[in-house]
Amino acid sequence: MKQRLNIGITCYPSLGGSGVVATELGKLLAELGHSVHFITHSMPFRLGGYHKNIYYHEVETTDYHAFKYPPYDLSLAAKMAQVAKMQNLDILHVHYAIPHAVCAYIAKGMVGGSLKVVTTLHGTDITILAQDESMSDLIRLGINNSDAVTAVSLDLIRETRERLNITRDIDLTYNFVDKRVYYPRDCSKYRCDFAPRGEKILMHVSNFRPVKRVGDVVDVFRRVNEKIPSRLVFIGEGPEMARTMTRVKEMGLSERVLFLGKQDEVAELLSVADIMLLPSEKESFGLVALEAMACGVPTIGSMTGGIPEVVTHGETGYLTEVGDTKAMADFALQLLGDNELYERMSKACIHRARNDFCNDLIMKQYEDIYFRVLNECKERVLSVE
Ligand code: GMT
Repeated sequence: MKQRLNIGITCYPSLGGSGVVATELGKLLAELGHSVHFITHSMPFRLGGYHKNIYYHEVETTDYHAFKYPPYDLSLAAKMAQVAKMQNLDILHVHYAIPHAVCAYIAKGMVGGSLKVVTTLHGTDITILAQDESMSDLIRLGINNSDAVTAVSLDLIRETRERLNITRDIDLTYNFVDKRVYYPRDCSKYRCDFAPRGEKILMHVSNFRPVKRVGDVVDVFRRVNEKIPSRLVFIGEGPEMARTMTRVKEMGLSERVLFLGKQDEVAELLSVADIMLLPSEKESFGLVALEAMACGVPTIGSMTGGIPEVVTHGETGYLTEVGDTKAMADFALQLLGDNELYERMSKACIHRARNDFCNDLIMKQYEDIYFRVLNECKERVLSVE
């Protein structure tokens, strides 16, 4: 019988792909019988409610009068160490090098050698933070002192090596979707709301950061809508939201564009889309493209970062140069204008999501990594004896 582990998970608990992946991972590990302890500053948004084998430990900052800024990172490290001792953690799995891998390094120093740290890199820590010299030394410290490091795409592994001069092993563990949640749903109720005259539906889901190039989404939509009557549905919110709304208004498209804001459960909403748009400047993986794919929705986006590892150009969507909104619109028109092609691509999407990115497969990879680092430790003890 397989050993049941005590696993601590730290992630950014608010909206974002990394938080989603970490939370779903925790839920699935708990289903497999492991005890999972989330150590975060607030309840991960996809966790919701009680789950067997899942425990939540809130990190609280210390409001000591001498502190100009409450030292959240130290509070997190202290909480990690406390939970590790009290719950006898085998593994501390942290998502993002900064600050989580560094906090885990401190916690490990407080607890002793038996705690193993696994760090998963999701992208922006490497692609954005590592550009700052002072940060890159810190990121390197977190990465090099983890017992295992995983990254969500080959492109991210390459970039981590190049930008940070990292030579250690990094495991590739793609993001995943739970096939019991992400599948083509009956979405007729949404279709009537979003596209009452039977228009095509284009969708974009993001945190509206500049890296997502939301302006390109509007531009692609404008071009498509000129030829095929369509609607655009935005899910999420963030810094570029107001500018996007203004742009939509100026283009006279307000009637055809819907801003739904933050939505916790997107599986049902995704099924209503005909096309997902992901024209990002950079994307280490593009979880939303995978979630859409699992619902049978092809993505049209940019050929950048890890997106080509998720979306196969010509098979499960189309990819163009970053910013080439004309080419993206042309591909969308080709796809929306050809039912046979659309059906074929939609089926290929479901097949690929289920086969290459299914929860069972990726879960096994994470479990194998956990057992590997624990066994490496035992082997080292035996060889010293
Ligand atoms: O894309 C974001 O701005 C959010 C960020 C996050 O922290 O969740 O997403 C990153 O991690 C996701 C999960 O691994 C990936 O799917 C996203 O591609 C990645 N974002 C970027 O690389 C910009």
